Amino acid sequence: MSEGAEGAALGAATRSAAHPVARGVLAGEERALARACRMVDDRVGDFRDVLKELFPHTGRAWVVGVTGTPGAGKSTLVDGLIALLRTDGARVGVLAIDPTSPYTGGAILGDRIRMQRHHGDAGVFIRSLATRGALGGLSRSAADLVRVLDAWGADVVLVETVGVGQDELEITRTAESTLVVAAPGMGDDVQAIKAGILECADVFAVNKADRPGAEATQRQLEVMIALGQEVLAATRRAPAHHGAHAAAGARAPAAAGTGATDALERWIPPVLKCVATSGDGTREILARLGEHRAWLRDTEAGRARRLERLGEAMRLELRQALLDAAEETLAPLIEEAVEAVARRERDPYGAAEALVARFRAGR
Ligand SMILES: Nc1nc2c(ncn2[C@@H]2O[C@H](COP(=O)(O)OP(=O)(O)OP(=O)(O)O)[C@@H](O)[C@H]2O)c(=O)[nH]1
Ligand SMILES: [Mg+2]
Repeated sequence: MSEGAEGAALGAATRSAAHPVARGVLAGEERALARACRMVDDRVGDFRDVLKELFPHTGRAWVVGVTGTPGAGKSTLVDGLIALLRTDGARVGVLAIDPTSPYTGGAILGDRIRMQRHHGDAGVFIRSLATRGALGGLSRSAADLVRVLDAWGADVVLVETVGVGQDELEITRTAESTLVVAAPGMGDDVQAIKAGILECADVFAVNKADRPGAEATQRQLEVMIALGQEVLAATRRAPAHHGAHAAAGARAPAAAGTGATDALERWIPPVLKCVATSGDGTREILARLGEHRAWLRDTEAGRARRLERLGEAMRLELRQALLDAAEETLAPLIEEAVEAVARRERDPYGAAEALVARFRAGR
């Protein structure tokens, strides 16, 4: 349910569309789906029409981000999750994002190989997406592709991305539930997990638990999470306007164990060990992700978190759309302003304000 009730409600009306590609996607046709993905990826042709027509039919799929340190076993784990989800009868879409590969060199190929056994299964659609230069460009394409897969009828969309760089972090915002994968024996693993990733993690997997050091990594992560929760609790207690949270908490008694919600209905990310190559522990990971999904749906805090994510995504889109529109309308004026700033005749602040004023006035 990536977009909430509105999308789903509209989608219930009728699964038809004017654009042939959109129509094919809604009919669950794989070729149309591949075509739509290519259009959206290249942002060519009438891709926007396709996206607009598909949007009312989105909001059903559960979008799960899988991120973490390079080589931690994300693709292997995704492959295992696909198998489990198929056993459960779910239709699965996978988006594997290639991190321009300075880390692993040709991750797309690696991902393809690791998920190969699912090719030919009509209930699985795997798509790779290469990073592009422009900041935000990748996450926009990823968000759009997730919607295409959602409209096609995916019950679950898995988005694999390496947890490095701003673009990759933004992609995790597209996901409702994010699984962060770490592995022991990769140097200082926990340090390798950037603060930004720690914040977006809903479930942690310490993969390669068949190797030494998994428990130590697990403990380190648990300590980091506990510290983070303390900071959160302290900031929540301090300001008066957070009284609403406390009131909500009174209804929800603290639950023991990991992956539980505490008295403030907060989600505390569980840290689970697994061996992706053998499948040990993957069922448990899926179960905990499912609990996270239920938390998003069934608690005040979860609903607030979903709205926050949707708001971020919409603002991202708005920012880009505004920028595109402004650049189109003001192109020559922007150039003039840049030159004036370069000559120190103007300062960039005033120049930007003047441009905004011109844009507002519609000139
Ligand atoms: N020993 C062991 N090796 C594993 C396990 N899971 C994955 N591997 C191996 O780790 C290597 C990397 O696995 P991938 O699944 O490609 O890792 P990834 O995180 O997707 O890698 P990138 O996408 O390139 O960042 C492969 O050689 C896997 O076979 C595990 O549980 N135990
Ligand atoms: Mg991979």
